[in-house]
Amino acid sequence: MQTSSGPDFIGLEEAAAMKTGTRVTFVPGMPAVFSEALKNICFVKGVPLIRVVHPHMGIDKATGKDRQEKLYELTSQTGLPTMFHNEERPRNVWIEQLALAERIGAPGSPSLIPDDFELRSEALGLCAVVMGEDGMVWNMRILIDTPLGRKYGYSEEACSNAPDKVAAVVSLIDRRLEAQEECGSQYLVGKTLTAADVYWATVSISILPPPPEIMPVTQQNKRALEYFAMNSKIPAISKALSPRIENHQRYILTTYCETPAVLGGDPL
Ligand SMILES: N[C@@H](CCC(=O)N[C@@H](CS)C(=O)NCC(=O)O)C(=O)O
Repeated sequence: MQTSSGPDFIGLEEAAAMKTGTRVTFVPGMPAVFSEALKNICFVKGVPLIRVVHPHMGIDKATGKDRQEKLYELTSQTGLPTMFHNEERPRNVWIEQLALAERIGAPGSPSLIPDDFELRSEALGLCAVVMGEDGMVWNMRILIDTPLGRKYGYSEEACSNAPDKVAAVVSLIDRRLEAQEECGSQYLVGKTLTAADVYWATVSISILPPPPEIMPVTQQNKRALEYFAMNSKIPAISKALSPRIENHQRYILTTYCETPAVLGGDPL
């Protein structure tokens, strides 16, 4: 699977200095789930992205400086991704990034935040248990002891509770899809695509990796994809994953998102 012929990435300082365009940080070659999800949200909304290299955690050996010092200076945080649009303040949190994408989306693109407040509360509620603190991604990150996991409160106790919490979110999504099917909808909320479908389908790759036709393997993501595959076999998670979850993920990714995913980096 060829992924080397693009896309181009620019540096953080160049991105921050630009006065027009939508610039989002990525780790080239990696489907880091928050960046990947924002990329898919922007793809659905017809918002063209300028890709920016997100600086890695840690100290630069040559300079002795924190590699994320500039990022922190610009955004007062270091999480991936940050999003710049025109000369507006940077957005660092998914719900603000989503609201921005919804606002700047192309005319005629799907509305991802329902106008109806009841449906909106359902869609954003689902997004919050998937993307928010102590949600699915949060708990997926503390399944193992890594520097990133430690940033999010890894401890032996938190780690031992994490599989059940991930599984509880998977089951909630599964029950929701089942009820929606009975109403004749293939979406998580209402009768149309919402942000909940795009966020869930994208970040669920971390517990249910899709085939390379959807998510190409790169030198940079090979280990991450192996780790995602291991997550899918953790007993509590494996028990909660259903064909319905898999079908929904594949349907949303192949119908609404750019597949195969365009990641940059180097092909295997
Ligand atoms: N702030 C983001 C979360 C993004 C996030 O947690 N990114 C992780 C990688 S999955 C990260 O870069 N963490 C490092 C840090 O926050 O310094 C949001 O809530 O939307």
